[in-house]
Amino acid sequence: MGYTIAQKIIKEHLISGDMTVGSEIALKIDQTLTQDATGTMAYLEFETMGLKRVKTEKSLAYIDHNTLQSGFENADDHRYIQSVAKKHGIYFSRPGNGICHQVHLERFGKPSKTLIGSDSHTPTGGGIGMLAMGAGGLDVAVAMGGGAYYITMPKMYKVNLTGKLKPFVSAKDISLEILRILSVKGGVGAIIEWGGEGIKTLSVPERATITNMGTELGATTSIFPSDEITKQFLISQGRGQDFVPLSSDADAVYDKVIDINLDTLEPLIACPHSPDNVVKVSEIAGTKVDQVCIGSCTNSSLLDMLKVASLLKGKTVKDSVSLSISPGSKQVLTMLSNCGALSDIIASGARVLECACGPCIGMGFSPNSNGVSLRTFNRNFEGRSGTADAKVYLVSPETAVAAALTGVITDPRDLGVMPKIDMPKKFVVNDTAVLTPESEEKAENCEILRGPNIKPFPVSKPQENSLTATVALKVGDNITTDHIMPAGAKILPYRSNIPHLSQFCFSVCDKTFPERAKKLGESIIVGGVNYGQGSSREHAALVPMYLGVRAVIVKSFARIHVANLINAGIMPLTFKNAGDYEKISEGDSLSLDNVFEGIKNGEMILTDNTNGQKIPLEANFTKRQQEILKAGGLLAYTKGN
Ligand code: MIC
Ligand code: SF4
Repeated sequence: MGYTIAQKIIKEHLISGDMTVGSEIALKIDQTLTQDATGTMAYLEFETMGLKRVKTEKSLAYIDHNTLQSGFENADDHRYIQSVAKKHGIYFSRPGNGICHQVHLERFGKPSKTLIGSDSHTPTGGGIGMLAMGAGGLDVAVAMGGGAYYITMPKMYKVNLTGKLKPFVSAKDISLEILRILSVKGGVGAIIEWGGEGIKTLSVPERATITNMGTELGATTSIFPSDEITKQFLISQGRGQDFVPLSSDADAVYDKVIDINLDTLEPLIACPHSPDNVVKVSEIAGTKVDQVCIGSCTNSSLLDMLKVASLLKGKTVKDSVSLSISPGSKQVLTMLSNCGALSDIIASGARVLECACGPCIGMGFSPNSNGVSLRTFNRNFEGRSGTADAKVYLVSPETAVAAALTGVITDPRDLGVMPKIDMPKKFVVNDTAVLTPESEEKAENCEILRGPNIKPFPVSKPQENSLTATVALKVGDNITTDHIMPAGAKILPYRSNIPHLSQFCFSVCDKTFPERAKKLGESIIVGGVNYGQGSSREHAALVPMYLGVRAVIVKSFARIHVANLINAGIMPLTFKNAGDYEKISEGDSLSLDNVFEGIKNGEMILTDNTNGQKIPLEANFTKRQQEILKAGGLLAYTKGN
């Protein structure tokens, strides 16, 4: 039996485990990346583990999320990360150099290598045939120190593309189509490989849009082959030497195959508040739009920006619309500027923002109250934009421009003829914003600069053999990490300050939760399916841990979040019968006895002391995870070993 692309990379990097779907495997990691919102915590953890020097082929620290600097906090965090990076052998991408995933794709990603990043959109690297995965900061810290990265061996899905996209239909529409087909939980436990004749019509940035947004499917990662198109991309970046060909075997076996015909695809749009709430743009055309944002790690490549500039050229943004454009990297911005496209964007009335995440993570540019915002981003979770009652839609750059010009949701095909975009053969390469770390000999003398915003992270308690605690919160399906630990301009600066962050935990669902949890001392959270989808932020586990949450009992978990819960020493448990969710109410007192035996045997009986019900739970953990939970989290476990 042949191998899929991902299986080939896994086989090459396998440290332990046997590639049986559903079993735990340990992978050697070649490259890591962090961004600043998760990075401070990751480096504090790296330091706590007593690690001196990174052992990967390349590790990078990007500053792209917290660039608003509305107080000293962000700037202090940047200085801390810069100093840690210099000392420990990590390359440092300065603020303004661009969004981590865009820059990494352009300058550092390599086909057939493994990459983990403390950001859920790390799979962007799959656009050049990397096995690139999002992970919690602690897992990235361990990998930087040369430790393995543990995942559950995923199933393999294949998406076969046929045909060619019509004008005004783009890679983003392919992402939205697969979300329409599979939903936000359709990729859980799987790696999605893209293939078929149709991929030959897609350039690397277009492929990267697709692998980037594969995150919203809940997939472990997404990947394209490394082919002639990959080679040309790397050559145009002056990195031809990084090319290696990579494809699946003809007799590779897939657990699911999905066909998408590009010829018949139409412009699509994800309606509030979920990326899989997808309809055709034409179906809701005419809806008034207040704001349009173009950029983010999904759609900020030079190709996207050149399309946008050519569609805006000679036109003026509708006076009722505020349009923002954030190019993905310094390289993109430089090249837009050199060819004059930036002038077309500026002349149209667009507001040009920094090369950073910006509005995507609610760092500024929040919509007006009850406003409608069309964004080329990848997430439209409730409240994420910074305006609680805003309605955020996800679209392609073409559809975004159409709305910016007309003031209403508009099928971009109504704009007439799509201008031809000529992509340059050579990109402008200037890596001066990526600082090289100090040599090992000189590193001893590097001082770590810590500001007052950096608070020690909370210490978790070892697991005890029995637990009796109250349900502090009961939530429904598809709870995102933006619900658990919101971000945005007011909160994000405190990513290194867990006590401060804790005031906002679950504030989207229930503002009274933090106080209640604190009063209870120890508590349990109950939830529905796909709990913890979205971000890799380990704060969504560390903050509940700080507030005394000892277990989370749900119908199912999202991949990165469940790993973060275990790392934080919180027991993630699932209902054996999903219907039992109904039997528990907020405020109930719950008991778990013989916890150690339960986690060993993979099952436990929960007693609801309030109504006397006995509820069977699944507690499936590998040996390693059992030990981590017993120790009270990965840091405690690592220190003890
Ligand atoms: C996001 O898009 O939600 C983020 C902000 O990039 C997160 C990381 C974070 O919360 O810091 C992600 O996707 O992992
Ligand atoms: Fe940044 Fe948004 Fe991408 Fe997250 S999804 S990395 S916030 S641009």
